[in-house]
Amino acid sequence: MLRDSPGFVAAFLGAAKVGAIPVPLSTLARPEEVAFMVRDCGAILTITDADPPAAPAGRVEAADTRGDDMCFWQYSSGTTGAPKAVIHCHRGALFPAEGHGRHIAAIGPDDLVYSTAKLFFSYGLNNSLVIPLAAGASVVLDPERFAADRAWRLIRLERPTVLYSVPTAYAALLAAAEAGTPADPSSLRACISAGEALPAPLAERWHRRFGLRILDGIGSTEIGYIAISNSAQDVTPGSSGRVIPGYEARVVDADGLEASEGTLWVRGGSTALGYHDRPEATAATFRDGWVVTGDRYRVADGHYFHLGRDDDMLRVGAQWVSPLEVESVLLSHPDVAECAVVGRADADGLVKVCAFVVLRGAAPTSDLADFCAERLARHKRPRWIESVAGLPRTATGKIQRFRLREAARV
Ligand code: 3UK
Repeated sequence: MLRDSPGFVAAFLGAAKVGAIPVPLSTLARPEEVAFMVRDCGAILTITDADPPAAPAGRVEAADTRGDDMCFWQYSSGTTGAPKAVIHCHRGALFPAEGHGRHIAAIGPDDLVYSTAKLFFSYGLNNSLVIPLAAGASVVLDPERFAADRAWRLIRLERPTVLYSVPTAYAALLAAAEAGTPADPSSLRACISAGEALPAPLAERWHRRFGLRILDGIGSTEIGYIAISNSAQDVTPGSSGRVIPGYEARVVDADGLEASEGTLWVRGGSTALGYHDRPEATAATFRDGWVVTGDRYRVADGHYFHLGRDDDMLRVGAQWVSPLEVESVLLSHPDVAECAVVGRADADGLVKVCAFVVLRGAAPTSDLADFCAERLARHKRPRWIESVAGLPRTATGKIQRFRLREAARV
């Protein structure tokens, strides 16, 4: 569990070299989540920023690993409860450099890469370690949490050629520039986006102001990196782009047949082996080498359009939010009788958390927003809390989330 630094890179590569399995953990996770992941993965050694730097060990022989040996694990959270460790093998570990790295970002030795996504995410690991290392490029590593003014200062001082970020951070960078923060994108030749859908109007505003197209692409921890992407030669606003060489994609309808609209399945060079110690989740998501993403897509002329999720999971700031987790926090407040959480688009078209609550009294006795802030990571906190008289339910009592999503669409 390390912040972005050369120490992270050394720990990760050193572990893989000796045949151990590095498991990067989020520096943003809450203590109980960290405790769970450390227990779940069975780590025999932890390395944190609080540890003194290790003394150089001299020459270390590489372990004699095979392509399908485990290389590293990454935690991903799901609909309910515990995060799952995604297992990646040695053969697939370098593939993102061959796929998106070569075909989309075209990273070379003259590039200086800056990723606002941290190394402990699968997106950040490939942006800042795997792809630039394979290409002989350089990287800017920032141990601090992303903030738009800080990122613009870093871009001005370090002059990166490629920016990897997420839509929420692109929106924050744009808003800061529009509000007068000195913004100098003149060193950048490419802007890459993933993690959540990039709204076309946001990409358009970025292009108008900076003269740069943002290349959106979809990836996942289970796929191992981005498998479908726009490219500099072919940008379709509002689309995730086309399948990158080295991957296959199919869209499958409710009957399991290939269709123009349905669930996205992806197979390719970087796809993971499965989840650690989760046979049922592995069987549901990993089928004959395919990853069942849970994302709804429409495909037209080889272009893939993201329509949403098959489940109730939300992408907020390119991170997972389980409505159930937010609802259970709200329900633990004494004044909340019932509640339901859905996604709602903000002014930039980016999904944020919206909570509908049925109160026991006329008004809550304490601030519900503060209550959530004390118990939830920043991206999981409701942006809007709407008090309602009752929740729409089916005859069997199930909450009709689609109605709430309609109510949230203002
Ligand atoms: C969603 C997108 C629409 C989608 C990731 C690049 O985000 C990454 O991995 P995660 O495991 O989440 C995966 C889920 O995020 N998503 C990602 N990108 C897009 N939705 N448009 C997009 N462009 O629901 C997907 O299933 O955290 C991104 C590279 C590596 C990654 N692991």
